[in-house]
Amino acid sequence: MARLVIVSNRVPPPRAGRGGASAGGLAVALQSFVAPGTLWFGWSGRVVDKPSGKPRVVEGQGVSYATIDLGSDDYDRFYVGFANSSLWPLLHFRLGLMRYRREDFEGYLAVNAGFADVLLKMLRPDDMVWVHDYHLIPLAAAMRERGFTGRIGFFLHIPFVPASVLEALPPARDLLLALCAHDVVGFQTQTHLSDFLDCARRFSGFAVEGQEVVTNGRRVRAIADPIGIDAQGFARVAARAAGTAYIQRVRESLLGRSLAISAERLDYSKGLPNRFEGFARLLARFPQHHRKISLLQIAARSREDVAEYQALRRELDRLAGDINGRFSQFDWMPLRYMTQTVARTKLAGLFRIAHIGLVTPLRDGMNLVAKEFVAAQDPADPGVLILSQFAGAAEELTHAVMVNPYDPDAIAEAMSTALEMSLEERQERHAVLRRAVFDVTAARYCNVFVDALKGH
Ligand code: GDG
Repeated sequence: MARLVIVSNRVPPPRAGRGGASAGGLAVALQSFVAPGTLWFGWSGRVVDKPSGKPRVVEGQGVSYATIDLGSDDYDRFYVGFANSSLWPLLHFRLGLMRYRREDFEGYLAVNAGFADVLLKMLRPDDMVWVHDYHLIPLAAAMRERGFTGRIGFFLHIPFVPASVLEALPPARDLLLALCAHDVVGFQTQTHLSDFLDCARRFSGFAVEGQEVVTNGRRVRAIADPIGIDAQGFARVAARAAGTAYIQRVRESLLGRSLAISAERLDYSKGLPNRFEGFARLLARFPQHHRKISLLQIAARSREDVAEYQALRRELDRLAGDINGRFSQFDWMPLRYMTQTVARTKLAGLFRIAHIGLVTPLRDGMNLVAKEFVAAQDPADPGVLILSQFAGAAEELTHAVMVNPYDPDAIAEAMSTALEMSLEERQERHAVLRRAVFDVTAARYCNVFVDALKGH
C-alpha cells in the first residue's frame, strides 16, 4: 500500500492537538487521522544561524515527524514576508494590508526548493504526498523539477480569491502554474473552488475542462472538500469538561449571567475589532441586557513578528479598555479579554456552557471554532451560533444566526436575538447544525481527499 506523506509548514509535536494547547486548525483536524506508517514533514518552528538542512525525526505512535530548521533570512522572507505579509492578506481579500517584495517571493521559492531537496531524500517512488496550505504552494513544482513523478495533492486551508483580487499579486500566474503541478487541488468551499477555476479561465495559458485545469501538458483535478472536526470526540470532551472544577469556577464567576464566547488566534482576518464594536453597540442600544451577559474573548497571540499583528493587539487592548470603562459596574465587567491560549479541554467546556458562540471573521477558509461550538452544545438546552456569512463554514452551517461582520449593528442585533431566542427555536436550529457537523467530520475530509488522490 502506498505510504501517505503529509507536508505542512508547522508539524505538531507527537500527540499535541488533542488535549494540548495547539491553536492551529490544521493540526487539530489531521492529528485524529494520521495512521501508523505516515511520514509528516515540515518546519520545526525554530530559526537558527546555520540550518543543517538535515531533518530531525521523532517517532510517535508509529508516525514519523521529520522537521528542519530555517535560517533567519529564510524566516523573514518566506514566513514573515511572502507567506504572511503577501499571501495571507491577499487570500483574505485584504489588499490594503498586502506587502509585496520580490526578495520575499524569491525567499519563498528558495525555502520550498529546500524543502523539496530534503523531502525527496526521504521519499519512496510510490509515496502519496499531501501538501497543506499557502506556505507550500510551489513545493510540488520544485519536486517535479527534481524528477518526482508520484502523486502529489494540495489542500488550501484559507480562501481562494476571484481573479480581480488575485491579479494584484505580481507573481499570481506563477502561483497558478505551481498549483497545476499537483494531481489534485482541494478547497474548503464551492465558492473557493469556482474562484480558482475562474482564475484559470482568466489567466493566459490554462484550459478548464469541467473541474480540471490543463496546462503545460499537465492536468490537475480541483475539488471542494470542507474540513471538519472529530465531532463525537469533541462533544464527549465538552460534556465531561462541563463537570470539572475549572468550569464550575467559571460558572460561579458568572453569577447567573449568560456567557457569550469567542476564541481564535489574534488575527485581523477574524474580525475582532468589528466584534468588539458590535458588542459595544449591543450594550449601548439594548440596555435590557446590562448585567445579564459577559463576553469572554480568547484571542491567542499569533505571528507576533508581523507588524499588523502588533498593531491589532494594541487596538484590541484599547477597545477592550474602552468597552469596560464605558459599561462596567462595580460588580459587572461585560468583557473578559485574554490573549493566552487555553487548554483544549477547557475550551470545550467553555463552549458547552456558553449561551452564544460569536464567530464573526471578515473572511475565513472554514473556521473550525464554529463547528466545535456546535458539537459542544447540550442538545436539550443548546447555545446559539452567530456566524459570519464570510466564513467558509457558512456554506454548511446555514441554520446559524448569520451576520455580515462589517456591520456592528448587525452583530448587536444578532446577539440580542440570541439572548431572547426561545428554547424551541434554539433546539430546532441546533438539530440541523449538529447534523451538518456530525456528517462532515475530520475523518471524512481526509478520506475524501486521499480517495481523490488515489483515484487520479
Ligand atoms: C486555518 C484557516 C480553517 C483557538 N484558540 C485556542 C485554540 N483554538 C483552536 C480552535 C480550533 C483551531 O484552534 C483554530 O482553527 P480555525 O479553523 O478556527 O482557524 P485557523 O487557525 O485560522 O485555521 C481556517 C483551518 O485552517 C482548518 O482548515 O478552518 O479557516 O484559517 O480548533 O479550537 N485551541 C486551544 N486554545 C486556544 O486558546 N487549545
